[in-house]
Amino acid sequence: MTTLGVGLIGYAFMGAAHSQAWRSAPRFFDLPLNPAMSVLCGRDKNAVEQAAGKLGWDSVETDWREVLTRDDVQIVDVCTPGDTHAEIAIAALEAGKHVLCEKPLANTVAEAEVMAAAAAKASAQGVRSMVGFTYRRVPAIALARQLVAEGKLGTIRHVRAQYLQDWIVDPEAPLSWRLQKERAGSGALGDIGAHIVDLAQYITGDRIRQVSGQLETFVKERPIPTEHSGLAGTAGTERGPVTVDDAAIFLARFGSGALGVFEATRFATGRKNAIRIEINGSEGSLAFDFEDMNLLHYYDAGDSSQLAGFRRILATEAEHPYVAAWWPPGHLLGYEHGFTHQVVDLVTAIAENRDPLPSFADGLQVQRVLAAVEESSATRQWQEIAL
Ligand code: 4PW
Repeated sequence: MTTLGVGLIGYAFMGAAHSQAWRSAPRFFDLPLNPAMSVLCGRDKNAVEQAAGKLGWDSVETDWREVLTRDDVQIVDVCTPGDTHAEIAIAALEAGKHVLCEKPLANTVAEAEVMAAAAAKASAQGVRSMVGFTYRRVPAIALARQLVAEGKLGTIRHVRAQYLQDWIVDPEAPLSWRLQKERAGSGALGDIGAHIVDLAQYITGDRIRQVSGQLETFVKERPIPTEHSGLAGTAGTERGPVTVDDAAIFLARFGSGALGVFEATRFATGRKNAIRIEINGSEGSLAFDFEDMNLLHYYDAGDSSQLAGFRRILATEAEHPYVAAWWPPGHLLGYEHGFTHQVVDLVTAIAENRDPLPSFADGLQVQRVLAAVEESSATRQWQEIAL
């Protein structure tokens, strides 16, 4: 079987999640190509060597440009902060490497436009690209999309989407890169709001066309970290300004006329990673919460009033998306499995010589929605999103 070498740039939280995916995908799924964990890249030689040993990579590089010159790399997986996505992804595509790029695709619409153009050009040469909206690959979410596509909800009227976290409720939580505009582009809006924009559009098969939003930064200054780890790190004694939003809320109108209410916040005390989506249609409703991610709640308006009620579908049957490769019914999946499904879909698309989804063009469209929310918050006006 043909081997496809992977070069992963970045080895922190997302790098570890992607490493786990590259390791487990060929062990559980019958892939048409064999991904090999060729090289892990990071700037600090000792740290990247340690990470490569722990996460299972064959070799290391300390300059991402070197990764692009290697013959044992056919896929470049970009897990760095947003300020480097455009430069790395475009150079990788130009070097003929397939690219998986973490979300949000870029820090600005202008960067995302150049990336989408580079992806379209590369696609004509058979070079593929995908943006990492991983939650699409949660079986219950993929099932939700199938049910909507089958018409089970009828005409969609309402989309209610929240992404709730609380990891910076403490004003002494350190000023990590996710709280710096020049690194992350925006705060809760881009980091987690991007996911619910993508999910809402993915499940409904519709696009957001107008938004009215508000952003807020509750804590304006935080201690500069001496060390980063996971989402946070260790607080130092010096302080610096928070330059992104802590929370974002917005109203939306979809192309179909459906109404949306969105909320993304890192100040929802007690909510750790609650991605909640409820969709109401003329024939039924769906509801999902990532904190109980194996469940999809479905209401069928066609049921008799005697039996009507939300049914709780445990999305762990072999008939459910992605599940057959894993465990028997009821043996639950978790956060990391979405990343595995993501690389399975990417490798399969490469083998079948077609563009995987979500594309860089999809990433650009999400970026336009995020920019419109920012603009609306600044101008206090509704904003249109160009198609
Ligand atoms: O993409 C998101 C991140 O940047 C994640 O899904 C969760 O929130 C975990 O970290 C942040």
